[in-house]
Amino acid sequence: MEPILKEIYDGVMSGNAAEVPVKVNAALAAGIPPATILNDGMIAAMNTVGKLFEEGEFFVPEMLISARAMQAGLAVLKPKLALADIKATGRVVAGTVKGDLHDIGKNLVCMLLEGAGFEVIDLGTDVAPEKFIEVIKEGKADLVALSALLTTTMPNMRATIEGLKAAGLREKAKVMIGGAPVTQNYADQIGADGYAPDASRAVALAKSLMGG
Ligand code: B12
Repeated sequence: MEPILKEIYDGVMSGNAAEVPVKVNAALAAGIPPATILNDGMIAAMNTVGKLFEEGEFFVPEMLISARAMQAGLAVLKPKLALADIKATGRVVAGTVKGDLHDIGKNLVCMLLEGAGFEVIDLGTDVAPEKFIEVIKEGKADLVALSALLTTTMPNMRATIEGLKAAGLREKAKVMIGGAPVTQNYADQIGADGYAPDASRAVALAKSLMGG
């Protein structure tokens, strides 16, 4: 691994929100592709953080400061990730489902969707089914993007889809889902229109769901 990528990785691990953006800028200046900085530097570090949490080495505060450092780095990377070649069209309403506060993955998906030309309404985290339903009812979006990082909040994806059905709006919007514990199998089970394992494949999926 390039030394600068290792420094970004270490910066996210130790939660150094002041250093990570500086290092990300340095990596960009050195010509390292934004996707490499994201995947090998930042996402790799978050995966290690998750593992250490599982093993009882890290606790919630450590996860939180790592997340802050990652978000600081992402802010620098955002304009580079958003450089689109071909513009897609479509309006997406995105959010992390009710009970769930994880937003880094959802934010990345939103960034890349915007970069690809989609109009994105980001409802944030802990979003109740009713909020998604309201946006679809008002005709403001054609695609719902649901994120969940907890096995305990995944059922709120199903609840959102069921809510759309009950409101007679299921035909008005496609639904795509994602997040670390989510699988294609789960998407099939709950009647979602698609699943993607990462943000770039989320964009490809969104384009195909919108018929592009
Ligand atoms: C950072 C973090 C936190 C931070 C979140 C800060 C924030 N602003 O997001 C804080 C400290 C708040 C937190 C809290 C908790 N967390 Co936490 N957290 C994590 C951690 C380390 C990283 C998550 C992350 O950001 N990953 C990086 C991003 C880029 O990846 P991603 O989210 O998976 O997203 C990608 C894909 O999944 C996909 N994607 C994501 N969303 C969508 C949506 C669509 C539509 C599509 C198509 C694709 C897609 O694209 C993304 C980009 O490639 C994970 C470990 C892990 N490996 O996931 C644990 C983890 C998710 N947390 C966990 C737990 C247990 C908790 C707590 C319950 C801890 C506690 N005891 O309080 C709380 C719950 C709080 C709540 N109500 O939500 C567990 C979940 C276990 C489980 N299976 O349910 C994990 C897996 C850690 C572990 N190994 O045990 N956490």
